[in-house]
Amino acid sequence: MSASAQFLCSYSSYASLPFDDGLEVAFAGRSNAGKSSVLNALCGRKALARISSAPGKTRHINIFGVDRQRKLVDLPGYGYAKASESEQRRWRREITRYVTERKCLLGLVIVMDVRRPLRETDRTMLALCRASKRRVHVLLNKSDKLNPSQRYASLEKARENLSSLYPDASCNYFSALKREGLAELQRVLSAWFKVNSSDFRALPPLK
Ligand SMILES: Nc1nc2c(ncn2[C@@H]2O[C@H](COP(=O)(O)OP(=O)(O)OP(=O)(O)O)[C@@H](O)[C@H]2O)c(=O)[nH]1
Ligand SMILES: [Mg+2]
Repeated sequence: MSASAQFLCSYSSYASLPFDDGLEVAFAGRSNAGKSSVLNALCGRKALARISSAPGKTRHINIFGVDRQRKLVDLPGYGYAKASESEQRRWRREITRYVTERKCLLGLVIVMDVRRPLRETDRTMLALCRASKRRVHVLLNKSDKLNPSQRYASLEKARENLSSLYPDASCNYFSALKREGLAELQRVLSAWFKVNSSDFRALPPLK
């Protein structure tokens, strides 16, 4: 699938999203955690989703098509301190609506910085997903910033915290920069998208 994902469209609000059908997996997380970079690594592209030079770059809901049915959704980052309070409130509302109401949403990949996982806003997001019975896979991104033992310690601690916050959520570390953890992410998405092959890359090309 990797070379076939295509940018479909950008939407400024939940209400403007296209018809609620097909299958969607969304990428959520604090601003600057690396959601857009993870999407690009997953799709084998350098600039499918725009990467921030400064936090707060993704200000719309961006949808990428994998094939006619399956879509990947890049959500705006939450918790960007420099955004105005009203802007932050608005996006919290839009994301909440998306998570609670979107019928075709299969699950969320919540991207966190491996050095600072499970911050207040991440916990709020997890609580929302749990209340809405959404599947969640947590990615501890930027693992290249830590040495192997620090990385492992961060993963252990995050898994321990998740066991009380949202026991059904899975969690692993990831590096969009080094493309580390890609096979595991592809396995999770294959299961959610119910692709027979265990390899997400085997998804059929966009028609
Ligand atoms: N070292 C390292 N840097 C990364 C990694 N992933 C992302 N970054 C950097 O982190 C910054 C933010 O990345 P984005 O992908 O734009 O983050 P985002 O979560 O989409 O940000 P918003 O759109 O602002 O919410 C960029 O400077 C990236 O180059 C990674 O795995 N390792
Ligand atoms: Mg982004």
